[in-house]
Amino acid sequence: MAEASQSHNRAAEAPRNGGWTIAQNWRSYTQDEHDRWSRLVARQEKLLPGRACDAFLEAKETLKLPRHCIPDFSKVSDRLSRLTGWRIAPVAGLIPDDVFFDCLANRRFPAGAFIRSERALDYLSEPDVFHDVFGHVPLLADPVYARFLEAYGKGGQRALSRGQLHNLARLYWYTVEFGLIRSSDGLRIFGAGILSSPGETVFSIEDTSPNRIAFDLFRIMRTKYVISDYQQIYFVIDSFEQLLDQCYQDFGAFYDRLQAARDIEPHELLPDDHVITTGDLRYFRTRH
Ligand code: HBI
Ligand code: FE
Repeated sequence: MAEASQSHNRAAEAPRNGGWTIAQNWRSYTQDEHDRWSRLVARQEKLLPGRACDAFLEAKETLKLPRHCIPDFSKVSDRLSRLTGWRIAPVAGLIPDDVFFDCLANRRFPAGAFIRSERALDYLSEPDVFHDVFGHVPLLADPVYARFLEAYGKGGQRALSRGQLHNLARLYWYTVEFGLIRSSDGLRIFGAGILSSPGETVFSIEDTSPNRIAFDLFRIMRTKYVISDYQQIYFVIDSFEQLLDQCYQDFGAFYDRLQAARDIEPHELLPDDHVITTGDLRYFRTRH
């Protein structure tokens, strides 16, 4: 993902991205919806100490994400943009890949403006305001992570043009969504898919089922993933610097090598893996 620049996009919030950005319309949320946000935050905050990485917990405070009402994107964006130049762009749900990457490449994070229904409190497949703003936005205040995600957006644009998106999407999945990071006190979570899920917050750190192995870019790009269930493998980075260093390159040569390499199943371990914990795959066996 070469070409990531440190320049921030300070363009005013004008209609852009082919009209995929909507108005958040903060006043239209009901009291029920604000309450739902509060309960989701409270439930998650009980579980995060000792499991979420420090950078996430600190950034959440720095950004002053409100606990008792759905955040006003423009207020959070004003704080965030002073730190790293990122802003939140409200969207109605999933947006096309090219629009998504264009946003990231310009330090705009597309965030669902709606909140999940009461029935879907534990899990929904669409990215809503809790997953996007509570899960993803805090780390955008970390300068190194901020550069990594911008570089990912630029890499996404190139992957699309090469027809290699399925490989690059795995990198996003196993880092931005479901990544773990080492700390001096043990493994910690930085992936937003985990940080917005109470079940997986505990599972990813404590369960004996999943394999946990050291981050390896080529290995990740070969590894299939399953959506809508806990992961059978987690990749562990040493630091955001490592993630940025590894990803701050043009993946062209990688993609050529990938053509010749077979895909790896999510539960598989390979002889070359740097294994951190070997899973007993107990959970996996009950599901397959
Ligand atoms: N749209 N709103 C939204 N959020 C995403 O995470 C997202 C998307 N569109 C496409 C997309 N993700 C994928 O391209 C990436 O996960 C690779
Ligand atoms: Fe996400």
